[in-house]
Amino acid sequence: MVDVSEAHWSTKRWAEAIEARLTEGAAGDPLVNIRRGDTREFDALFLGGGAGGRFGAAYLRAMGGRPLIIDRWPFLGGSCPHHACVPHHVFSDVAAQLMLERTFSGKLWFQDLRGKTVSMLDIVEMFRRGRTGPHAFMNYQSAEQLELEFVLGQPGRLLDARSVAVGEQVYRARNLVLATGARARPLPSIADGIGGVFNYATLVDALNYEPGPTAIVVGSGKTAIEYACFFNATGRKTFVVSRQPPLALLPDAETRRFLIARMEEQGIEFVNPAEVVSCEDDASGRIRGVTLSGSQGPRRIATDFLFLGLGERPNSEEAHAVLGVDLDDDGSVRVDDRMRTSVPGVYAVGDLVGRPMEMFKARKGGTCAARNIMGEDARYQPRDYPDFLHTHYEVCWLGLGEEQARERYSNVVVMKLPPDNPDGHTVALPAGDRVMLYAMMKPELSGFQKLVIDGDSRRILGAFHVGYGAKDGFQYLAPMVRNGLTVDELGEMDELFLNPSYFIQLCRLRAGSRTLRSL
Ligand code: FAD
Ligand code: COM
Repeated sequence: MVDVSEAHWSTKRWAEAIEARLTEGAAGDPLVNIRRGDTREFDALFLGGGAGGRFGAAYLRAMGGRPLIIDRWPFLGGSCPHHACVPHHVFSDVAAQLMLERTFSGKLWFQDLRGKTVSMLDIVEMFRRGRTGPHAFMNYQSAEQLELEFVLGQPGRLLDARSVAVGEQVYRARNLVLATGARARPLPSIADGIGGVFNYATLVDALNYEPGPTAIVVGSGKTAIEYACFFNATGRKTFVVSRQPPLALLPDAETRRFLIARMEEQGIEFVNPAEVVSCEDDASGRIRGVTLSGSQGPRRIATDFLFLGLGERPNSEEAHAVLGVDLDDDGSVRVDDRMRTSVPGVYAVGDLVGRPMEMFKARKGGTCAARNIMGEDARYQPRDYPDFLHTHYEVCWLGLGEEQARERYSNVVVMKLPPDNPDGHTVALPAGDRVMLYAMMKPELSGFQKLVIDGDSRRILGAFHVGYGAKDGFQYLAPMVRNGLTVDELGEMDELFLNPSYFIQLCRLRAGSRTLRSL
């Protein structure tokens, strides 16, 4: 073991240590940061130091308790900085930037990207080098600012509801918090052992060749769509193959139609309902084509690059086998609203406990477990939360879509931009940060936004935004909508014009009328 408890490493030193450890792989000794001379019992072992484990441990420590995090990776922060949120945002930034450059190719100062493909391998390698920064910061912040104790770089082995072994060393605590996350679901058997088949994790860890002109993505949810837009923006013909229609998770048909039309204009081809029934490989073992079956009959597509965005499976097997924690049908650990599993003293948080698999839920679940361990009666159930994904755009939403609202309310009013225009002409709205060039030169690409309102109570029921820069606003809007925000209250707010969503001023334009009308 390497004792780092007195080391007080800088971010630079952490970056070097983490890179060295990632290169050594499983062979490295654990990095142990346990305060010498502190004889207090641990209040909780956090198995997994991702968003759930790290935030839970930090909260417990802030409350005066003593947590110990055990993680198989040499860094804290888990999947997010390594192969999930951070690369997803890098690739989505690339997709947005390349769409802009392709749209205005050869105009103003833009280079001519027409017919050109940019290197995916270069972008992935750029991320692989860059992620050392977030890794190092996580360890620095955890050790120096949050005063967390941890054992990193080797897997923990569950022994019982109070003890975890790392190699020969056994760690014990009053409680155990399981925070082992989830992993990508594979394509059952047909792609086994074939090269050139990736998921979000293996793409960033293992891509070592420049994919050819065609990318095939399997799936219809967030990861599938986000990565498809990235592959497409690099110049590759991209097929999205799915059993379900794409973006079913987004509860407003008009917003979905806007997005799908824009993705198709960029050259993405959606094939559904369809599924991959076989994969062929070449002499080197790399994929060279897939056969699809679907409503339009069998179809073969040649490709050397297949990406699976089929969702995730919780890493719950060991906890079930060793501790006997109850699981749900999807493999997630069953917890109550205090994050308690079926085994006394054992909590579970994050992706391990199933949907929604999002950072806020992992972090808030970790915090909830910590508070209960420290004697509070804290409860958490994710509901009425805002949501987002990326296409080439940032897409945010909360509450009810228009169809859902019309099923429940008799007087639904919508306010949206651009307005419905009888001759189909598109005006330069919405306009705002990052879409001004579209608004001036290609207004149909400048985005879409919509508020769904109950005309009787004047309360906001739902909000949808396609563009850039509205994510922060949606975080704060969601609790206000939950608490009954009305058109009149929204119209009283102060907009920082040109604000990415026009909700405040649209509401103000209508707030004077007793009878609300759509806009
Ligand atoms: P993780 O962060 O996966 O942490 C689990 C930890 O457990 C890991 O560090 C692992 O090494 C460790 N571990 C597992 N087994 C053991 C063991 N036996 N011993 C020791 N350690 C072990 N969410 C958002 O909110 N915004 C986004 O933009 C976003 N983008 C995403 C993009 C992709 C491609 C994916 C896949 C997910 C994305 N998510 C996003 C979801 C988000 O990444 C997860 O919800 C979050 O990381 C879950 O945190 P966690 O702590 O539950 O799990
Ligand atoms: C963020 C990781 S990349 S964590 O949630 O701060 O641990």
